[in-house]
Amino acid sequence: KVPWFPRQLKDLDRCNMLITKFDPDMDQDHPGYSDPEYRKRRAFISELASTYKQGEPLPTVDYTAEEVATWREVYQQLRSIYPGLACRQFLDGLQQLEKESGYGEERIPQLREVSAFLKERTGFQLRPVAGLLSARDFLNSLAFRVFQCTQYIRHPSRPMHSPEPDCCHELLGHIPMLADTEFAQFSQEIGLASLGASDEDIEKLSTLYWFTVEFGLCKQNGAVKAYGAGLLSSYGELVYALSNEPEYKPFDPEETAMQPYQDQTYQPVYFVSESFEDAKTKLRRYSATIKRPFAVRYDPFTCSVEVL
Ligand code: H2B
Ligand code: FE
Repeated sequence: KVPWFPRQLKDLDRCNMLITKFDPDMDQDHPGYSDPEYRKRRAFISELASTYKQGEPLPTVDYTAEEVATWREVYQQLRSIYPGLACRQFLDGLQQLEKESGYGEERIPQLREVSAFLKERTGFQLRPVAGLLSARDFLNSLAFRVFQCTQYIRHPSRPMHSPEPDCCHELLGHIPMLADTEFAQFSQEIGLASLGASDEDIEKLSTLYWFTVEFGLCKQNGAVKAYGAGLLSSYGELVYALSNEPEYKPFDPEETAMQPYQDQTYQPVYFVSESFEDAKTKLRRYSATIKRPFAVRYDPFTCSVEVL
């Protein structure tokens, strides 16, 4: 039996299954676990996402001075090491965001303005999400060029790392890459491959997503650079990943899809592709091999999926 999947944009209102294992109400290792004020604030911001319906204007958050201070610290630290460690596509995207979309250390960009920026570049749009989403719902949304974004910020005691996605992870890690035309295209292709896929195939796609979009490295002009959002939003892991300490393996989707991954601490192994283009081509080829008893086609005029 084929699992339910969204066919049109408004079906994404049903793609909202949260995984709560890293949220500060459940996870004793979350730095906000013993901070009731933090938990209340995170719950308030998450609630804006829980009640959001497709097509409504994206909620704006009036960030507190403390939240902006956390953002500033994350931004300054990461910004200073990006030039040597991030791939070219990321640096280009970030520069455009700084020039045209209010990115900088002074304020936390609002999802609304960032979504408008992306829509013009690559057709991607943002949707608020209350926390870590199930892999299926997360990947399914990408089929519609919709990126689900958390809007709360990490705990001020640990600005260099967050156990769960937060706005630093989305805005600094993911958004600059989504401004790249080809990256946007292959993100959507992974999404399309995930529609109605078996649980087993979702697990493989999700593992591949993990080692590429989240933790991928690629060669550029003879040097290894980061393009994964999990790296580009975590000072500690970004430095570690490019330190020559971890194990590196060449990126090969068949093998990478079977590699167990680590979501509690730094990755024991990173996959390096020969180039950013190489990662894209291989991922696309792999996505196309996923077997389903039907084919899907995305209609950009109606933003809906045709099932063939
Ligand atoms: N949910 C949210 N909110 N942000 C993510 O970046 C994310 C997610 N990534 N759910 C997904 C899972 C990814 O790790 C893969 C597809 O499992
Ligand atoms: Fe992510």
